[in-house]
Amino acid sequence: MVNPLFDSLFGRHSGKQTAFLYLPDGSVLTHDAFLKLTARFAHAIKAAGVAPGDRVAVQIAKSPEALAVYAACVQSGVIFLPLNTAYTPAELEYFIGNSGAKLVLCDPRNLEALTPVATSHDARLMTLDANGDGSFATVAIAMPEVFPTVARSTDDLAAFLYTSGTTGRSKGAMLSQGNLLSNAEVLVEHWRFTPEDVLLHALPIFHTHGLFVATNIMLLAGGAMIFLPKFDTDTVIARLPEATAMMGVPTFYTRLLDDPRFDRDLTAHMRLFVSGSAPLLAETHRLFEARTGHRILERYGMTETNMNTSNPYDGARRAGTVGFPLPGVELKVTDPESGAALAQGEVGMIEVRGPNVFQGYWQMPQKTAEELRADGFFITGDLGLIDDQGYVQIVGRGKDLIISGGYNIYPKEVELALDDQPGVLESAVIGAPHPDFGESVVAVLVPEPGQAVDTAAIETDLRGKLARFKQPKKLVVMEALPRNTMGKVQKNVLRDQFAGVFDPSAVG
Ligand code: MCA
Ligand code: AMP
Repeated sequence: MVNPLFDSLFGRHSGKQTAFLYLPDGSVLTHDAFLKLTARFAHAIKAAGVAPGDRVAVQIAKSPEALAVYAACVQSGVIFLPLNTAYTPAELEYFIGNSGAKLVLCDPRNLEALTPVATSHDARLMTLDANGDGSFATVAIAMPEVFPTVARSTDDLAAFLYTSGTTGRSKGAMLSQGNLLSNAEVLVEHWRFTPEDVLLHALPIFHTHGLFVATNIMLLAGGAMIFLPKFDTDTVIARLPEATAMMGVPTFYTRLLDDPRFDRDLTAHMRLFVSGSAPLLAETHRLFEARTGHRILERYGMTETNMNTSNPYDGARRAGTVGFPLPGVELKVTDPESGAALAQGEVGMIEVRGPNVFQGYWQMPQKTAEELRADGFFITGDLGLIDDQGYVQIVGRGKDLIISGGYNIYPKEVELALDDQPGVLESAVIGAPHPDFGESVVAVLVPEPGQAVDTAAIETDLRGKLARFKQPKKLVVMEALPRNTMGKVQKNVLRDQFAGVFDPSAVG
């Protein structure tokens, strides 16, 4: 194969008039039309001066065109760097600078704010909106609908996905063609995807779940997707009858269960519901089965590793577990201090090794060495155990991380922004249980001696600095933070204290 990822996912569909994307307006995009769009985009990328191995940073609305940018990067041998559409220009500056992106594609609405950022990092800035229009599309439209695929090997990098760290600095996880392809191959087989499948796709496409799990699988299987711009309960319920499978974060499933239209009749024809990115409560798993007769298939993955474990397709899908290591993935539970393997049933650090594990963090050899062992095992930061039947259970996190509606929030990043605020001496950010998002952000602020803290002004200021989903949904002022005898902030004490802040049934 000239370019394994492109040939396997995209190239093999060349000329096929089969449906690839079912769109919200009722129109259908065929595989062939998608490939022609991809070729035009690949020409436009090349015309922008981007060479194989360069990075293209992309912050655009979900659309067929946005997906074609991904395909075009793969076809051009260019590294694709998707960015959450919620990120502020202040946040984007870091990703553009750190990655050294040659080309930045943004929504026209952000053009003005991003122009100085792109200029200062010597990146070309072009636009593409939710309808597929913009300066990038204007160049592409005049281009040929065939592009000579750039040769790559499975070791070549295909994508950077930034993941935050406990120090507050984001790290670019480098994913090779082989990382992405091997995982897609395993998942198609494991979850039995075929060309007959139609996946209801309501996830964003700037993260692993919506892009490398959902989309890569459907491309490899040769199936189609009902491609929705975002999750909306009414639309999902309306389009579900056309689907055979759905993937989502737990919030999708709790929102659907909150709607009485979501019942056995509506879902009787469905083949598979998959959940991941955040823990699915055992209670949700059981409610879902009682309502629909389906057992959700829960799996576990990470940006750095794609998917590691999955509940079985046949056999028991056990609530509160993430199933077994996928074929080709080795998983062990180790002592977090010594790294020694622990006995079955003991709780420790989950480590994984396999063709899915990433190549390291971009230009951060020290961070890479801290998390990726020389023998290839990646230290996930998740605490878990392997039960007596071999199922993996995640019981907690060894990393200070909040997962809200499937989005990761690193408290340190929010604390750094809060500590800069006038009148704030220090802060502690924790996650509290939230009925919709699973967990949500609470910030505890300690004022400088004798000073008042203006929480409304802080909320306003944070809007320009942090993506909306990272902003605390609750700000609390306290005189001091609880500390242990070593002086370390006791976040567990705060978590207990604020466990009920988002509980709708709580009084007061
Ligand atoms: C939106 N808001 C959020 C979130 N999403 N706040 C906290 N957490 C969130 N996840 C903000 C909105 O800006 C809005 O603010 C308010 O909360 C309510 O918005 P709402 O309309 O309810 O939100 P939504 O647009 O319906 O989005 C909720 C969502 C979405 C559908 C759950 O967040 C989503 O699609 N999440 C999926 C994330 C995902 O794909 N993760 C995979 C990562 P305001 O009212 O002030 O405007 S990949 C991964 O983790 C690994 C590899 C894996 O294993 O998959
Ligand atoms: P990210 O780095 O954004 O890809 O997030 C990966 C993290 O999400 C993992 O390290 C886990 O903490 C969490 N995660 C993903 N899937 C699950 C799951 N099924 N159950 C619990 N946590 C999960």
